[in-house]
Amino acid sequence: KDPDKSELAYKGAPSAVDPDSAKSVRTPGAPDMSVQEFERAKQIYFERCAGCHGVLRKGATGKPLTPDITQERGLDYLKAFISYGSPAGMPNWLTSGEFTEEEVELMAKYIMHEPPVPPEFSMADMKETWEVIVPPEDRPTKQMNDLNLKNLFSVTLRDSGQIALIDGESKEIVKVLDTGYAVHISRMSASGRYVLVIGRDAKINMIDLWMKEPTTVAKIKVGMEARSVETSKYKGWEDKYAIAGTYWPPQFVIMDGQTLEPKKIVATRGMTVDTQEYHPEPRVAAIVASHEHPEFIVNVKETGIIKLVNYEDLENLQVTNIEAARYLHDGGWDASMRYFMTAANNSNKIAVVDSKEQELEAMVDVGKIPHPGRGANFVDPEHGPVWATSHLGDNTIQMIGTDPEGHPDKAWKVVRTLEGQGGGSLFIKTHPESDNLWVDTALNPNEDVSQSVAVFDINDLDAGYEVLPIADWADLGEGPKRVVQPEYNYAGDEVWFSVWNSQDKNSAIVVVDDETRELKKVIKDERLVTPTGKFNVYNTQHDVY
Ligand code: DHE
Repeated sequence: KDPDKSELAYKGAPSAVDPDSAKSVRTPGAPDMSVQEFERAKQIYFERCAGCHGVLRKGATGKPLTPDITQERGLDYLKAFISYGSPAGMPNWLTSGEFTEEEVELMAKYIMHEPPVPPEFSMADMKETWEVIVPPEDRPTKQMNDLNLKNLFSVTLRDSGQIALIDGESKEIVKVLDTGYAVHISRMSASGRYVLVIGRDAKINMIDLWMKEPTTVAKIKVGMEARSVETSKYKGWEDKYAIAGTYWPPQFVIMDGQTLEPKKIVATRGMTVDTQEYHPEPRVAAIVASHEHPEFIVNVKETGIIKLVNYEDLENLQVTNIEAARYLHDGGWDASMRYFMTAANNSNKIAVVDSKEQELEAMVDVGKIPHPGRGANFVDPEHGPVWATSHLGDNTIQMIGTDPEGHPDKAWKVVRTLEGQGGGSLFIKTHPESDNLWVDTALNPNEDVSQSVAVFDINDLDAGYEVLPIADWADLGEGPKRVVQPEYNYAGDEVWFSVWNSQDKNSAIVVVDDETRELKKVIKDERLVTPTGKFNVYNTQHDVY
């Protein structure tokens, strides 16, 4: 396996924004390009570069590439940079074989031009795509099937634009449903009845698990590119609202929780926390639903602001802006579900939000590029309750104390650092019933590392980790397989891993017995195309992780 390929799959995912929708501009100071060349470069940019550098090229994970900067660097410098990459994380597009020399030149010229701007996405645009397939009054009033919903999994089939619902008991696929393009995550409504799935193309499917056969009952497209969806969970507001955040346009929308009717769109454009500069493209990353107030907590990546959006009165919307750091990405609750722990990945910090007091509790310095997913909560035998993250940029796993009452001297400090298999970790997981802490290393350049997982004993963390060869167990043959995202079953006695292969190759889900750490089952099925995220209904509904 080419060591750079996994990084490309993560960073170089195509933007769902239709490049044809973006108007092109000729730019003084940039080498002339024919319309045809410009269009081709625009397509490549949206497919490979927009994820890191932003649609408007203002920079985020990648450096800003606006013409004032790129024209000063000059064509030769840009060509070298695109060809060979950089230690800071720019992929080596030429030497990895992804781009030809001619494409490198094309892209270097292109970024010296003014970035073309895609159109906005308004309430009218959303309403045009909005569809209630089964109205609430025609839906069942109780569960009409005999599925054990608590132990059902919604599994992302990334490249087929579908999800598979898999029964946690029989490990059989119950149903495969069509969703948006390059589906990203599934979240559960507070009642546990509806699964909300969002595609990178910002299409949302609302699936009713109570129907005789789980069925999409409402659909909407809320923008051109998106990653996050959530539903209201505060007492008295269960299933009342849904929210989705978009990458383009940079905004979020609050929708009716039964029908997905769009109610309120809020732009996230504004000033950055540090330099207080206007940013035209602050994308919406993770969103969680508060358990302390009728609020959604919305991470705005490029401004570094965490918004507490109160949904009690949409016409007099109250938003508390918490200043954290750039660039906010993923995160989850501590075990008490009062504190939201979220990664500001390029600042190498975890921001801690006190959702009860509605303020920033702490900023904790951690390792390089924290990437916790939702993180892992457990009781450290020495330090008490902790929340843990792994990192993309180094091999450490760090535990942060989360119990200001019982362990005030440990709260919001890194109390323990473990060394794992390597960098390139995306997700970490445990369960209240388990003594294991699982750490994937899906993007590690070393194949042995990206195809296995490390598991620590929570009661003996200093003993180091055991490596389980998950991809070998799946026995899939050829392909750039990556083992990604541990997810527990309802009982907390099994942990599921995706063996994510390329679209034209076989993939699988490997189920491990959590107590013995032995293989329990390999789920193979030709419909399991590129499985990545897996979301157990109960654990997602109740924020168990
Ligand atoms: Fe994700 C969560 C964004 C690439 C699998 N991903 C998230 C969240 C964000 C995000 C903002 C948090 C959502 C929330 O909690 O509300 N992901 C991005 C990107 O911008 C990025 C880097 C590049 C892109 O263009 O999309 C990206 N993500 C990936 C992948 O390549 C992964 C590994 C495979 C895939 O399916 O695309 C991937 N992301 C996931 C998963 C989660 C996720 C499985 C949810 C984890 C959980 O446990 O909740």
